Amino acid sequence: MSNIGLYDDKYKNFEWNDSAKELELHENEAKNIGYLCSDRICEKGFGQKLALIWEGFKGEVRRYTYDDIRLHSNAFAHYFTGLGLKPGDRICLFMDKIPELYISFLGVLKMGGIVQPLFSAFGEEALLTRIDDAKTSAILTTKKHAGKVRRILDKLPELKHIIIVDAEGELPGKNEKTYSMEKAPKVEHVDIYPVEPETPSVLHYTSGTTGKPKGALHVHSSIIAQYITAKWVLDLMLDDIYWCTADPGWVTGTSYGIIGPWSNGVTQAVYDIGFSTEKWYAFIERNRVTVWYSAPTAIRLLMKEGVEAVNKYDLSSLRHLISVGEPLNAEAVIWSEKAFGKPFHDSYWQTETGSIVITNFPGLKIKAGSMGKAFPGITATVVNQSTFEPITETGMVGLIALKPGWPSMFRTYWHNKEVYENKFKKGWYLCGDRASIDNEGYFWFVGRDDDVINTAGHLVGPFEIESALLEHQAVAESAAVGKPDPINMEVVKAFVALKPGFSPSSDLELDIINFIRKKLSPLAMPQEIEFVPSLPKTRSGKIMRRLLRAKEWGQEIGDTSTLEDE
Ligand code: 6R9
Repeated sequence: MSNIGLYDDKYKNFEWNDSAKELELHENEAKNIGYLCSDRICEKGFGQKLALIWEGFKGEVRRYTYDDIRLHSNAFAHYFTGLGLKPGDRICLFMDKIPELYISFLGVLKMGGIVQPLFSAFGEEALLTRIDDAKTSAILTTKKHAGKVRRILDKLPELKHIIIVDAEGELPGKNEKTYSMEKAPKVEHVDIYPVEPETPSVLHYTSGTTGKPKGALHVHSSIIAQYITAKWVLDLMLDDIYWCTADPGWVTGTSYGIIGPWSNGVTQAVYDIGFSTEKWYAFIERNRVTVWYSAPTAIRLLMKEGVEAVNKYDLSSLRHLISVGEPLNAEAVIWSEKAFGKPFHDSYWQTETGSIVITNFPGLKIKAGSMGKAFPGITATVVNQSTFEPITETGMVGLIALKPGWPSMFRTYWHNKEVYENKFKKGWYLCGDRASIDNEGYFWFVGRDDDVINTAGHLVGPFEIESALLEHQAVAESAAVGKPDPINMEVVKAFVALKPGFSPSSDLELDIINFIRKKLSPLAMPQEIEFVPSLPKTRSGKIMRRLLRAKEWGQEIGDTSTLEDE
């Protein structure tokens, strides 16, 4: 059973307004996301239901009901207003995945502020660029990360409040205050800021895998899309225990790590640790997780440890698995069926789209390696790269394009209207990715527009090469990039990280080459394989092919502030 059967009438005739109606919003009405994710759920009689099961890396456990998150977020809102912060002010959240992060997110929204979530692992430079760009007024952080803020404070005249949420009674430095969520008096009523549909809500900085960070601005009516996609794609139901592995510094961690599950009144589990096969499985077992939203990078790491690791745990609670962030290789889907008895369902979207736009719904036949179909209410196609006209020929590769107008679409890039406007051509929003569409309307991802390899005038996507490599028993992960070639302009070079138990050798290279030769067209065949211990990735787990490519071309590597430390 699932919330949506693809061929239901509900699906065929879906309009965004149907979702708004489920949230009890009148036409063109908006309500504060903070209210919809806490007070409204309590009003429905779920005040005592668990909203958050939190586990820390040391094994600590904290639990919060919907009434707890309502009261604590009220208290945050009240506190921010008391500091003199105003609706529209940018308030940055710079914390590990602790309960205060999730709950203050609602608090900022309740007082009308714009939330700016940033990865706590960011260093000073990354932090400075984003806070300076947003002209942020306040930052919430912890003792562990406060030093980074202190060191850049002189360059940020607008940053008036540094709120440390895990310190008490210490002598605060310049602009510093302490606030304890647990000790602050409960606030039963707060004037929740009355929002319009277009009132700004979240400012998410994204650099994707390329370019300088840009702030994608979202609005309160985005919840109309986040609510219904969480219900239909993640298939969230009232008795689920949902685990989204993403950090709220990444859009997945807010759209589907806060707004989606809480607007659906679901209990979510949060684990404040990095990747660990054993710990992750034990977490699922302990908390009886039913719905799991993760990413291909993590799935590939799990694959590395094999089915043996899975079999040590009781993961029978898992009901639905979804993936996002990178192309989901066919091999990963097949493995997941073997390991968990169910496939990972792919979901494609971006910081800019705010919610899932192309996906394998529950109930839709999965074609391993395809992203699935457009979400109801989303008009998606592929367009020609020069004319921007929709491609009518089945299977032809083009740029993924969406018809603007869905509720969670970003409204601008902060102070960067020009770059924003450049994303639109002939009435389409261009995602910057390439794909083809088959005769049943399934989308097949090819690569990011700037990752595509041009070899002798033919465009080759890294995804098919990497997927073929992944099928080889020794390959844990790989990245295919173009390297300069005097005759063909570019030829394919593959970087390969091996599974435990395999070591680089020319025999292995030859074996891999022979293996993929049967799967790839001659044009897509790598001319060279370089074995590497690991691949450079962003904090959201995306392989940064740009860095590998720049090395081959002897170019500057550009902005690396989202690069994960190894
Ligand atoms: C949610 C998120 C967006 C870019 C996007 C594309 C890649 C995301 C994908 C996928 C293939 C999928 N991407 N999901 N590629 N299949 N299912 O990831 O947002 O960080 O802004 O990245 O990620 O290249 O354009 P964001």
